[in-house]
Amino acid sequence: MAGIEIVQGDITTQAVDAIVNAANSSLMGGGGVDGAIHRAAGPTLREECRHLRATDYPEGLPVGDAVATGAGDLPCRYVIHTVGPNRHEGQIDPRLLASCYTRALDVAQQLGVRTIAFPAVSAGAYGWKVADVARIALGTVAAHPRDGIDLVRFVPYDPTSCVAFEAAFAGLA
Ligand code: AR6
Repeated sequence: MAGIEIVQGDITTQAVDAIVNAANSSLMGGGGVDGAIHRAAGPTLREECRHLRATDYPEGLPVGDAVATGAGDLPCRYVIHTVGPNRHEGQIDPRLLASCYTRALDVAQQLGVRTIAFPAVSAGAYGWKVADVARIALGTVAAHPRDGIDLVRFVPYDPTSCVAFEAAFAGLA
């Protein structure tokens, strides 16, 4: 069973096999963690995303789904893009958010990823409370079989988010 840990910081600097991006359906980048990942990865990531849109996802990546690309200049091997539910658009079903974590782990397993880092999907521009995100994220990952994955690291960006993730982690026991 994979270990789970919480490390406050910038997900773009994590020394793991894959990092998860809180993207939008366009896959073409944006603000928040998506912007940080695209900036740090450089233009090859954008090219790969453009290719995905032109081939597998002409209508965009659906909310709750996940897809992998290479990682450009990032220290990891893969970026796994997922699209969280946007509360501002009435997407309030927690199963959509849980699906982001489940699908990202499924994709990671298909790639043979052993270590993976997650941000707080939907806890920024998409308007979810970080405490809800933390509880759903931890609960979903803890319930996933995660065969072949040695480490799942949650990377809350700021101290308040970190407290929320630590509280949710403590609540698992
Ligand atoms: N490392 C880790 N976490 C980060 C980083 C970072 N470098 N930067 C921000 N966060 P958001 P969403 C945290 O808005 O709510 C984008 O424009 C941030 O503090 O990045 O899923 C996309 O293109 C927050 O806790 O993602 C979409 O359009 C968390 O990451 C939209 O925003 C998620 O905030 C997606 O919104």
